[in-house]
Amino acid sequence: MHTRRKFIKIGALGLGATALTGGVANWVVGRSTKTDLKPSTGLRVVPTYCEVCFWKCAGWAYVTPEGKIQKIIGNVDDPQCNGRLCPRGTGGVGMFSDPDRLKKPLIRVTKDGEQTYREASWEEALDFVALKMKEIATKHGPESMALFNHGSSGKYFTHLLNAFGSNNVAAPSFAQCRGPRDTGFELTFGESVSSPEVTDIRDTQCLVLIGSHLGENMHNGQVQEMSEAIDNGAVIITVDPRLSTAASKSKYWLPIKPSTDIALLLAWIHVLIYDDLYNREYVSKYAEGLNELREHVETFTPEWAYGITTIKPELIRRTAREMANAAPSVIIHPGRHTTWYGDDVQRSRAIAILNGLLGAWGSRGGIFFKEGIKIPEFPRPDYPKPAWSWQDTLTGRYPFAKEAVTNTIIEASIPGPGKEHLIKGWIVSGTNLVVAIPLKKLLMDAMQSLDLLVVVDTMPMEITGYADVVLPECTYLERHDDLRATSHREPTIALRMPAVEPQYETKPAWWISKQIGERLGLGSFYNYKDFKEVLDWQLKQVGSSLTEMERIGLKKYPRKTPVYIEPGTEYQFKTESGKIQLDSKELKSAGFDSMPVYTPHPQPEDGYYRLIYGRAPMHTFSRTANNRNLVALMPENSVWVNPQVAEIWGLRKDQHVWLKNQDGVVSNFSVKVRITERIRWDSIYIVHGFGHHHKPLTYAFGRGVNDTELITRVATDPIMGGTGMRGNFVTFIKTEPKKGVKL
Ligand SMILES: Nc1nc2c(c(=O)[nH]1)N[C@H]1C(S)=C(S)[C@@H](COP(=O)(O)OP(=O)(O)OC[C@H]3O[C@@H](n4cnc5c(=O)[nH]c(N)nc54)[C@H](O)[C@@H]3O)O[C@H]1N2
Ligand SMILES: Nc1nc2c(c(=O)[nH]1)N[C@H]1C(S)=C(S)[C@@H](COP(=O)(O)OP(=O)(O)OC[C@H]3O[C@@H](n4cnc5c(=O)[nH]c(N)nc54)[C@H](O)[C@@H]3O)O[C@H]1N2
Ligand code: SF4
Ligand SMILES: [Mo]
Repeated sequence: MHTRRKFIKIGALGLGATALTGGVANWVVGRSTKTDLKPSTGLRVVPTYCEVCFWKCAGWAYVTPEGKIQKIIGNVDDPQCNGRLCPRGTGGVGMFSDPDRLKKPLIRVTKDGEQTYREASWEEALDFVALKMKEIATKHGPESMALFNHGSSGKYFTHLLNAFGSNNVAAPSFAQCRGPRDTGFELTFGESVSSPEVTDIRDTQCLVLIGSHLGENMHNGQVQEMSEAIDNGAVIITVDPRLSTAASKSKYWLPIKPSTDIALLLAWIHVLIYDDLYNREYVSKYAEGLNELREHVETFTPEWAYGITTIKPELIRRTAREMANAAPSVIIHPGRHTTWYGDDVQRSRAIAILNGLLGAWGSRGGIFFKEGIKIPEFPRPDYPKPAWSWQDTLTGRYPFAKEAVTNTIIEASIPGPGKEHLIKGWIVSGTNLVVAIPLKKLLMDAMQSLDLLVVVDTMPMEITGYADVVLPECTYLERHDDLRATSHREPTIALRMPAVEPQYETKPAWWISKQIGERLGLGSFYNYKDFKEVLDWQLKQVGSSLTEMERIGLKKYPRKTPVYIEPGTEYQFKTESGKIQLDSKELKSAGFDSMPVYTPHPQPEDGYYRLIYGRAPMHTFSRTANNRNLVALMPENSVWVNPQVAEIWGLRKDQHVWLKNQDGVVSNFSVKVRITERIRWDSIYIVHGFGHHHKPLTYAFGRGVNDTELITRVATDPIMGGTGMRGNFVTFIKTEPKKGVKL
């Protein structure tokens, strides 16, 4: 029998009573830990790195003698931020001070026939989790436990699962984010562009952005480098159906018809080859498959692409020439969130091929070689070898998935005839799956089928409402974490340590993982009392120490290898043949198109508009929508509507509308209309991460709309399993619909 997991609103429990007293004035108050006092001001300055997004800028938290976090600033030595945090990083203290934070462990119980949570002690909650995990292992094998994770805390639970005997560990950052890009670049160059991306934006002469909306996508160092490049006269070409911030700073804005980028990319490739603009020397030395590519793109002329993309042939030619003039100091930016239309690996391949033709990889102002410091692992026994793994959940699909695919782990959690590899328990840490995964029905069915669902989070996000046990983690400002070891232009490491003690009954993830591990008899994998021992040991292996890092926060190491291909040297790419794959042998032998092909995608019917979504500089996904510091800058999202469309519908500025998608799903809440020429008439745009429907998020609840609930159609990439999410269409409802559709 399946447990029916009802969605529980944690706030209904009156946990507010345990909130920090003193209201807003008190919001940054925490007990202090022992670090040096800064003599001049009495402030302690504590090293950290930011967790508001995954860029992980290194910074300093300033703490008063009373234990109040006064401010967080960037570490000037950190090349990821150069001493400047983005608005989210500066406002990160709002995560710590959020009155709605999770405060105590919770266990799901049935009371008077109703499901609810009760507060529990850590002992009780951890015992419960360990007992359930043991039951699952006895009945189904340890492989039946899976982890979904994102962010710093994921590492400790990955360790727990690996020690337990499972490597079913998945993150939405692959199949809902950068998976297609990484796969496309690996197939072409033999390696991906990593994170932080190895794009040499600072020194580039031409930057081409396909969708990637740097500036709204606030990847700190990259945004800073982009403005530096603009100051130095770099040509920026932005392809976006919306006049993004980046587009507004560009020499060329190509307002492409959404879903047609591959046609534009093929036409650019055509022009480079047929107008003899590509980098001949580089291509003949480092690439293979040029003849096949030449033949493949013969008919993909700018005139052909015009009919598909609505971008004029003259503009396609002119922008191709700009790239060629700048080459090899040119970057066709690989993007990051690339799960768009289901043929995303092929689009990423086309982007990679362009970079290859222009000689960008390994060139100044193009794509550089990263170098980092390898932090040795703290000594531990070997992990047991699982009897099966996430690869088995692919059931023969997605042959180029190099990382676990969230979707197939979710599928494997739903019992069905002939299913061999079943998942029975999940730990979810640092990801709000309900908002991150567009496959709503699958997700709900899976969560209903589980024997155990543990959620580790800092906030009562939607996902916590489905848990059997909720474990409250303390925020990044209250804990030690793994060292940040960055591979980029120069190797760096950064330390995060607590600025203040954990508030309420929250605990760091390393501690939670260790406690569960010890209860499972895996104590030998946790051979330390405090995580500080691990950090100090690791730091000593790389010529530093915890004491040194507490003082300096960030350490740079000298590079040992060249940043670019050195003239006169031979360079082997990391592909099988050592050459850039213009025509991919690997794709061919797996039965896929070996060169990118344009496939038409469904277009909106009359009265419907393509739903496109993106980022706002002051928010990160759904995680900041309740952060009081950041909502002061942007309280909710709005729907961008072209004036022509507004006229047809008689929409006024700031009018509230509901959105209904092609499958009849209506947004839970209404959203304000923003009328702007900055969006094409065939699309509407919303910032992702709003429209929370979980009441315990007392600020974010009901503000704006949630794009995920309107994404009911997904185009899955056959090459690596990414869920393309931009094939959904919406229309407007002007008066409040009778019944909201629940997510
Ligand atoms: N402030 C902030 N910054 C963030 C994040 C955040 O939450 N907040 N998240 C980070 C993460 S994890 C990621 S993955 C990145 C994502 O950031 P990007 O990788 O830049 O995301 P994209 O989805 O490529 O870009 C969205 C843009 O694509 C445009 N677009 C929509 N459809 C099409 C189309 O068919 N063709 C073209 N050419 N453009 C189209 C949209 O108008 C929008 O401007 O941002 C990162 N940076
Ligand atoms: N519709 C739609 N779906 C998307 C996207 C989109 O633009 N539109 N973007 C996609 C992309 S690019 C990505 S990368 C994914 C991101 O997907 P997620 O990683 O799920 O992003 P968030 O919504 O920020 O969820 C982060 C969760 O971590 C919690 N959290 C924050 N800090 C901590 C901490 O220190 N410890 C713990 N344990 N938890 C913490 C937050 O409270 C929140 O519940 O979503 C993907 N899905
Ligand atoms: S880019 Fe902003 S939110 Fe992301 S880590 Fe840096 S300061 Fe924090
Ligand atoms: Mo992402």
